[in-house]
Amino acid sequence: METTDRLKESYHTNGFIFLKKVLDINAIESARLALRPAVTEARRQAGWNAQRLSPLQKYPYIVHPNVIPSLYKLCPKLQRAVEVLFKDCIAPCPDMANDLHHTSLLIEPKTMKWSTGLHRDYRDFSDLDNQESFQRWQRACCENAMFNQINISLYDDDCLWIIPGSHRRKDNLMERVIVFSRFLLDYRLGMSKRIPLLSTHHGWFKLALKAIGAKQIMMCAGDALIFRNHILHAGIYYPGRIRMTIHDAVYSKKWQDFAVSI
Ligand SMILES: O=C(O)CCC(=O)C(=O)O
Repeated sequence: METTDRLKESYHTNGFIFLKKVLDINAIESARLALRPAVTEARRQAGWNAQRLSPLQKYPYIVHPNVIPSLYKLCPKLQRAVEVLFKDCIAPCPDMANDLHHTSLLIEPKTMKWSTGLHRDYRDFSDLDNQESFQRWQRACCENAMFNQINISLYDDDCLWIIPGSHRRKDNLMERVIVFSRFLLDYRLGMSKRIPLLSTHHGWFKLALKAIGAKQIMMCAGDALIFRNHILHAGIYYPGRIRMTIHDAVYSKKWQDFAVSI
């Protein structure tokens, strides 16, 4: 089978592909340096436990507008993968260095453990409170042109867990229970006053994720991951372990229209 077919099949089957070393050490170091003032500013604005800058473009005086485009220009391997995966379903095929879209930066909370909990994007973090918008989300999940995200790690990063293949099916009972436990434990805030031990203790959550077949994504600095964000996934964050991971979207008009309509 052609390598490109294999890449596509793997993305379709698992819901993610892992790309080793899309950035070399020089590119990594200059990106860290360029983004550091924005991280300082985010912590000044949101406190020590800020864990994402979203969008990074919100910091225009700090992040030079060329930082992100320049970074992508140094990632031909990533751009090739984007072309292979999306040229048939997104027209024109996304050019990550030139297309304007919102980019986030994921960083480590300074003093507190934190987690997103297990979730599917939009379904669990947006108000899909009526049947119509929920059904619209369900239909959108079948579109290859939508819900495609990229993580590029500038430091080693093992925060993300994914349940392979879950983008192609509904939750099973155990997954449902774990998704709902976020609300029970105030997990997203990581600071439940009611059950502090459970809500900030990552051990039980990791065990539960392993038990239902989630995989911890082990990225080294310079690696990239392309993934469907309606897949079941969770971010587990530890203070004190430096994290700077670009969190970006593969732009499509269909996705943009969906995002503004919900
Ligand atoms: O921390 C990560 O890598 C994943 C973040 C995440 O789960 C999300 O933005 O929905």
